[in-house]
This record gives sequence, structure tokens and C-alpha cells, in this order.
Amino acid sequence: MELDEVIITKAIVDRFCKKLTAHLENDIAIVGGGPSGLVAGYHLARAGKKVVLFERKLSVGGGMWGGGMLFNEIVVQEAALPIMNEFGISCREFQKNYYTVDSVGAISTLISKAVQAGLTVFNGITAEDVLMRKSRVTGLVLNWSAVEIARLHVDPLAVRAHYVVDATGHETAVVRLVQNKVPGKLKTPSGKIEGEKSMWSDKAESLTLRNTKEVFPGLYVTGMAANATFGGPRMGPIFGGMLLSGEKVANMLLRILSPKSR
Ligand code: 48F
Repeated sequence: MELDEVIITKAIVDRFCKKLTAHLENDIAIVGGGPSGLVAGYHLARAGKKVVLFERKLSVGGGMWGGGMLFNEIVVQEAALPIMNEFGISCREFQKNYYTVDSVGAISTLISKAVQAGLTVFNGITAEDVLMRKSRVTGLVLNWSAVEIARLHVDPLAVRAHYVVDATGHETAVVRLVQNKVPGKLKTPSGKIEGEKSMWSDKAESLTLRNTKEVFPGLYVTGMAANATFGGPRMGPIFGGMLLSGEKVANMLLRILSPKSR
């Protein structure tokens, strides 16, 4: 049978529009497709929540692809081994409490398992603003990243969510948007983004977990964005904290949301 370009086009447009329409209203909208956002999305999707993830870049995976300084191996500590096991990612012991994993294998597996669990990912889309009602974040304002990069004057579209998760890493992009809208109102000691401190792997890994929480009504932070928001240090290419933080934010949201909403 001859292949028809117009049918190919119709199939893509039709399926994409249905996928987007299905995610105009969400339980949770995650911004950022790095390790923390993906692990959060995996757990939320697996629990039957309506969850969507928006990633600015074409490739999902954030900062995990390049390991440390493009040496494409990452390190995880003992505490993160159960998560690695759950995803079926095998780690090699380097010495006690230090395990290594091929970074490409690790992140591609996280992406694949998250999507298989039911997480809907939109890549090439940037969260450029938030929806707010009565001092609460209620959704995201979105545009094609290509529009942002080309600096075209194109109005965005919006999706609603009961909860938004900022998983944008060092950028802390969503929290920054809220800070600009309502200065001084974040649930941080200063009411503002505290800012990321210099590298201290040990402290950063435990603080990432402590800093994974609600920062403004309706808005949670996970991963490096949590440390940047609450003034924790960066940790370098050790990723256990990112994975555990994604799991923690998902569990917090699952406790709040009703068990079944799909
Ligand atoms: O930076 P990233 O991997 O965040 P993470 O999950 O993990 C941090 C580690 O990679 C590393 C580290 C641990 O050793 O310190 O840095 O906290 O992924 C963040 C993703 O968010 C996307 C960005 O392209 C990246 O893939 N992102 C950032 N701003 C936006 C966005 C935005 N406004 N809209 C959509 N995506």
C-alpha cells in the first residue's frame, strides 16, 4: 500500500492534539525532565494520577546525560540503591557507599520507565509563567521553546493543575516566576529564593531531601531546584539525592490527593 504524506501528517496532528487536550486539566504538572522530575512523574503516574511533564529541551533527561564534566558515569550512594533497583538499573560498587552507573544507560532507563508508567511528556515546551488564583498556583502558561529562542511575539497557552512541581534544577524557573509575581511570599526563611550554595556533596544530598516541600500554595520543589530555593549547596555528579527527592515529592502529593482521580 502506498504511503501518503497527508495521512502521516493527519495522524501526527490528530494524536498530538488529543494528547494535549487530555492534559489541559491535571492532578500534577511537572516542569523539567531531569532525574528528579522523571522519578516524581513515574511514581505519580504509576499511582494512577493524571500527571504531565513539560521539558524545555528536545531531549528529556536534564543534567544526567553528561555525568561529571562529560565523563559519562554518575555516582549514587547506598541510600538510592532501592530506587535504582526499582527501575532495573544495575550499579557497580566502586567502594563502600559509592556506586557508579553509565549515565546514558541510567537516564534513558528513567525516561523509558516513566513513560511506560503512564507519564505524559511534552518536550520542546517551556513554562514561561504560572496561572494563579487567590494566591495559589493553579497551572502553567506554556509556549514552544522555539518561540522563546527565536524571541517571537506569540501569545502562550495554559494548562491547569491541582499541583505544580518545579523540577527545573539550578534554574528554579517556576519558583522564580512566582517570586516575581508576589515578592517576599515564598515559604523560605527570607520569603525569597535563598540561592544555591557552593559544592558540598555530603550536605547537599541530605538537604535536597529536607528541602523537597511546598514553597508556595500549590507549588512544590524537587531536585536541585529544592536546594536552590532553600539555600542548600550543589552536590556535583552524585545523583541519589535527585532520585530520592523525586520519590519524596511524589509521595507527599499522593498523600494529599485522593487515591484515584483518573
Ligand atoms: O537540571 P536537571 O537535571 O534537574 P534535577 O532533576 O537534577 C539536577 C542534576 O541534573 C544536576 C545536579 C545533581 O548532581 O546538580 O544538575 O534537579 O533538569 C532540569 C530540567 O528542567 C528543564 C531543563 O531543560 C532541564 O532539562 N527546564 C528548565 N527550565 C524550564 C525547563 C522551563 N521553564 N520549562 C520547561 N523545562
